[in-house]
Amino acid sequence: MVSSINDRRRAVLQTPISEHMISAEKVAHVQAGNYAGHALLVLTKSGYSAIPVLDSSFRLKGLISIGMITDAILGLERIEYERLDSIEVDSIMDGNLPEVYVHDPFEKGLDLLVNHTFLCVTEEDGTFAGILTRRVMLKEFKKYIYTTP
Ligand code: 2BA
Repeated sequence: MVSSINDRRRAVLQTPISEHMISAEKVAHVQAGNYAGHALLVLTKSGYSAIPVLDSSFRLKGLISIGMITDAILGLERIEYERLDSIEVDSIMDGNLPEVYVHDPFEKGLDLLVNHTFLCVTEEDGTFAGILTRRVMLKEFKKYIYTTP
């Protein structure tokens, strides 16, 4: 019995991330050359605190958050809202993301999601494929815990 539970656990951990991710067409994103004002609009309207940044060929470039935008327009005495339409997203985004590929095992995502709320997943050539979120990961765990005899 113990060995069959261990086999199932191993099998889930080895499934490719592509089987668990939210696919690209359902993910809110902005383009690298967009102005910060546009990114703020997309973030506010979608309700997410951070979203991926892509280039015109749909390749992953980084991620942008409301905090990064606020920080970029923070002047010495006030928030300089007029700068929203002159700062480009790629000059303030976080471009230092962990590399996660569609064929990587779910186990790799699990390790990284300890420190990231979501992971951007790409094809081998850098084309954006989707995201793996903590929510999806926790739902998988819940399913696994309740269905394991
Ligand atoms: P946050 O935007 O900080 O959202 C934290 C959690 O709040 C989400 O966790 C989700 O459970 C809930 N939530 C926030 N906005 C929501 C919305 N508009 N609809 C439904 N639930 C919402 P996760 O689902 O684990 O997502 C983790 C992070 O992944 C999010 O952090 C966001 O930065 C990103 N994300 C998730 N789904 C996305 C999507 N479709 N497009 C772009 N980014 C997404």
